[in-house]
Amino acid sequence: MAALGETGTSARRRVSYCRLCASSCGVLLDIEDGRITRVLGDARHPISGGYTCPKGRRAGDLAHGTDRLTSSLRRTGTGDHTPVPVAVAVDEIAQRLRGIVERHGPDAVALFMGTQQNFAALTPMLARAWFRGTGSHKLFSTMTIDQSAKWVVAERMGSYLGGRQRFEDADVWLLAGTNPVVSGNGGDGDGAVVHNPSVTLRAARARGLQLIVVDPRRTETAALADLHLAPRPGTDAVLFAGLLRTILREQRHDAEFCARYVADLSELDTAVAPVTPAVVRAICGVPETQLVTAARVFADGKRGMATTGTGLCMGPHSNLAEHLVAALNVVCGRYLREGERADDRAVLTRPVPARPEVVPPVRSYEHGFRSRIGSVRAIRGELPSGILADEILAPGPGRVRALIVSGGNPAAALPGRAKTLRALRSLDLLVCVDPRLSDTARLADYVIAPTTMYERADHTAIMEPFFPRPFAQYTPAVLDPPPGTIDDWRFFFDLAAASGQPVKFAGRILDPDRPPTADELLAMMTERGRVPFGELVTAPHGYPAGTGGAVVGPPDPAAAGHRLRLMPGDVRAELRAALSERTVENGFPLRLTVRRIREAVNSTGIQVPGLVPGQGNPAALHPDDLTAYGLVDGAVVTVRSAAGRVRTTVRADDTVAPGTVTMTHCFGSLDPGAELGVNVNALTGAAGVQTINAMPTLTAVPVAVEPAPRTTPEAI
Ligand SMILES: Nc1nc2c(c(=O)[nH]1)N[C@H]1C(S)=C(S)[C@@H](COP(=O)(O)OP(=O)(O)OC[C@H]3O[C@@H](n4cnc5c(=O)[nH]c(N)nc54)[C@H](O)[C@@H]3O)O[C@H]1N2
Ligand SMILES: Nc1nc2c(c(=O)[nH]1)N[C@H]1C(S)=C(S)[C@@H](COP(=O)(O)OP(=O)(O)OC[C@H]3O[C@@H](n4cnc5c(=O)[nH]c(N)nc54)[C@H](O)[C@@H]3O)O[C@H]1N2
Ligand code: SF4
Ligand SMILES: [Mo]
Repeated sequence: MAALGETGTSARRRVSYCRLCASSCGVLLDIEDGRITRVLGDARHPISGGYTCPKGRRAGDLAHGTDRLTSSLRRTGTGDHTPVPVAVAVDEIAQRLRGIVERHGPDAVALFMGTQQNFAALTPMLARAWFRGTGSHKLFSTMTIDQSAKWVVAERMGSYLGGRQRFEDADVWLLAGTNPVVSGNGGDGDGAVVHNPSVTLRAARARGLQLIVVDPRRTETAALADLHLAPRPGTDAVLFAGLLRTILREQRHDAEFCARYVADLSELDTAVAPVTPAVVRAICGVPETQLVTAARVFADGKRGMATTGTGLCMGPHSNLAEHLVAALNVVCGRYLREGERADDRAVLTRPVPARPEVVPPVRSYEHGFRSRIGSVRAIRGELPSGILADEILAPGPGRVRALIVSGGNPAAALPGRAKTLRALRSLDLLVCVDPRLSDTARLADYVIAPTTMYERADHTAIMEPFFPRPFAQYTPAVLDPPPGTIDDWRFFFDLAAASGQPVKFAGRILDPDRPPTADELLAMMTERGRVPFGELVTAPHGYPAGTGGAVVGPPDPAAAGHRLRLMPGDVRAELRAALSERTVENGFPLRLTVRRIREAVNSTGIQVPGLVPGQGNPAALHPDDLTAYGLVDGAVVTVRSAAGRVRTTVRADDTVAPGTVTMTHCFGSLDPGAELGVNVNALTGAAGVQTINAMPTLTAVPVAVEPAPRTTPEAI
C-alpha cells in the first residue's frame, strides 16, 4: 500500500488531494501531533499544478474546528443532542425505519444525496446500495436543484456518442451563467471543471482561444474574456435563440453534421426566425452588434463549445435555455468525428467506446415513477428535490416520513426556506450524516459523525470524466480520525446490514458479517479500468494515464437512422412563451441572481472564523441603483420577494448590472448565536418551476430592496 508512514506525534508532510469540490486539487499537508498545521498546493500534481483556493487551505479548521463532531448524536426529548455510540445509533435507526416501512410502506423512506457525498468515491455507491435495498422510490439529490436541465436536454434532444470537442485544442469557447475563476465549474463536459482556472483560461487565451462570456455580472471570468454579453437575468433562452438565428441566416452552421445527425433543422430554423437581433436587444438588453459578433466569433472558430452553469440552469426558462445552448453546439458540429482521437478519460472506470452515432430522444421521464405531488415523475431514477418538502408535508399514502441526508444540507439549500424547515421538523425520523451541526443536523433525530476527507482513503474514479486528460489519484487516510467517527460508506454498509438488506457493490453481494476495508472496496471499483489498483497506489502525486490511443470508431449500422431532435413541440411552445412574456414589475423592480464565493462551497466554509470576508451575505447592487433607491454602501436593508424577506446589508458593486442584485446561497444558521449571514432561500420558492424536472427558479427572482425599518424582524 502507498502509506507513506504512520500519522502520529511528529511533524511530517503528507501528500493527498482535496475533496471539498470537484477540482480535486493535489495538496501537501503538514501534520503535527495529528493535526493539519498547513495546506500547500502540490506543485508536482499534473492537473492542479500547485493551485489551491482559500477554503482548501483552511482544511485544518474544517477537520479540527471547535464545531467538528467527534461523536454521533441522538436527539433528546428537549430537542438537544447527546452523544451516542454509532453502533447503537445504527441499530436504533434500522429499527425505526423498519417500523415506518411496516406501517406506511417503503415509499415513506427517502434519501437526500448532497454535494459533499460526491467527493468521496465510496459514499454514493454505498448510500445507493442501502437505498436500493429499501425498495423506496423516494431518491433525491442536489442535481435537481442545480443543473438537471442538462438531463432534460438529453432526454428531449438525444445524445451524440462520439464525444465533445475539448477545451485543450479549442479555438473558441462560450461560457454562459458560470464563473469558473471562482467556482471551477464550466469546463468541457456537462457539469465539468476548469482546474487551476485563472491559469488555465489565461493560457488558453495566450494560445489564441477566443473566450465569450454570457453573464449579467462582469465576473472574474468575464474580465478575462474577449467578448462579454450581459443579458438581463433570466433571458438567456432568447439570447441563444438569437445566436442560432444569426448563425443559420448567415449559413455559418455545419451543414454536413446537421444533415447527418439532425432530424429537424428546418423546424429549428422556423422557430428561431422571429428572434431578430432587435428582439434580442428588446428582451435581453444585449446590443445588436454584440449579438451578431458573438454569433460570428463562435461559429467561425473551428473548434470549441458553449458550456453553462447555474446561472442558466436556475433561471425561469432553464430547460429551454439549456436546450438552445446544446442546439448551438450541434448546429456548429462541435463533436468528434470518426477517426479523431477519442475523448477517453476513463482510467479507473470502464472505458466507453466512442462512436459517431446518435441515441435518439427517449423521454424516459414520461415513464418514470410518478410522485403524488403535481404528477411529477422521476427523471434518471430521482424525484426532483423541488418537491421534497411537499412529499413530506402533504398527507396521504406514500408520504415521506423518514429522511436520511448524506453529505447535504437541505435545510439551507432547498427553495422556500420556511416550508423546508416545517417539512424537516415534521418528519418521524430525520438522520443527517455530517461532520458538523449544519442546519439540517440541528433538526435531526440522529446525527452521524463521519470522518472528513483527509481521514479516509479515496480515489478519483468518479471525478475522472472531469479531468482535462486521463488522470487518476489514490490517497490513503493521512490523518487519524477522531475515535467516535465512521467513514460515510461504512455507515450505509452497517445500516444495510442492521436492516437485513443485501449490499450490492461492483457486481457482487458483500458479506454483512465481514465488512470490507475501504481499500478493498476502492480496488473493487477499479476492476474494469485500465490501470490496476496496485499500480495506482504507487503514484502519490497522481497517475497520468496517457490517452490510451483510442479513436472514434465506426458507427453501428443499426444506428444509421437515429437523429437528434432540436425543436420538438414542447420546446417550441416554451420558446413562444419566453418570447411573449412581458416583464411585470409587481412591486419587485430588481432581479436577484445567484453567485458563488471563493471562500465557501455551498454551506461549507461559512462557519470557519475569518474565512469569508465580513462573515456575512450582503446584497450587492450597482452604485447607480443604490443611489436610485436612496441607499448607501453598508446600509441595512430588507430584500423582499413574493416568497419572503431577509435583512442584510447592501454593498456597492459596479460589476453587477443595473437592475440586478446578487447574493450567495447556503448562508445563515438556525443557531441564534451564530452570525453567519442570511439564507437566500427565504426569498425563493414562489417564482415558477420548470415542467419535467420541477426545477425551481433560483436566479432572476423578482425582488425589492428597501431601507430596513428598525422593527423588521430578523429573517430566519
Ligand atoms: N468556490 C466555490 N466553488 C463552487 C461552489 C461554491 O459554493 N463555491 N459550488 C459548487 C457547486 S455545488 C456548483 S453547482 C458549481 C456552480 O458553478 P457556477 O455555475 O459557475 O456558479 P457561480 O459561480 O455561482 O456562477 C454562476 C454565474 O451565473 C451568473 N448568472 C446569474 N443569473 C444569470 C442569468 O440569468 N443568466 C446568465 N447568463 N448568468 C447568470 C452569475 O452572475 C454567476 O456569475 O460550483 C461549484 N464550485
Ligand atoms: N437559492 C439558491 N439555492 C441553492 C443554490 C443557489 O445557487 N441558490 N445552489 C444549489 C446547488 S447548485 C446546490 S449543489 C445545493 C447545495 O446543497 P447541499 O449539497 O445540500 O449543501 P451543502 O452545503 O453542500 O451540504 C454539504 C454538507 O455536507 C457536510 N459535509 C462536509 N464534508 C462532509 C463529509 O465528508 N461527509 C459528510 N457526510 N458530510 C460532509 C457539510 O458540513 C454540509 O452540511 O444548493 C442549491 N440551492
Ligand atoms: S476546495 Fe479549493 S483546494 Fe479544494 S479541490 Fe476545490 S478548488 Fe481545490
Ligand atoms: Mo451545485
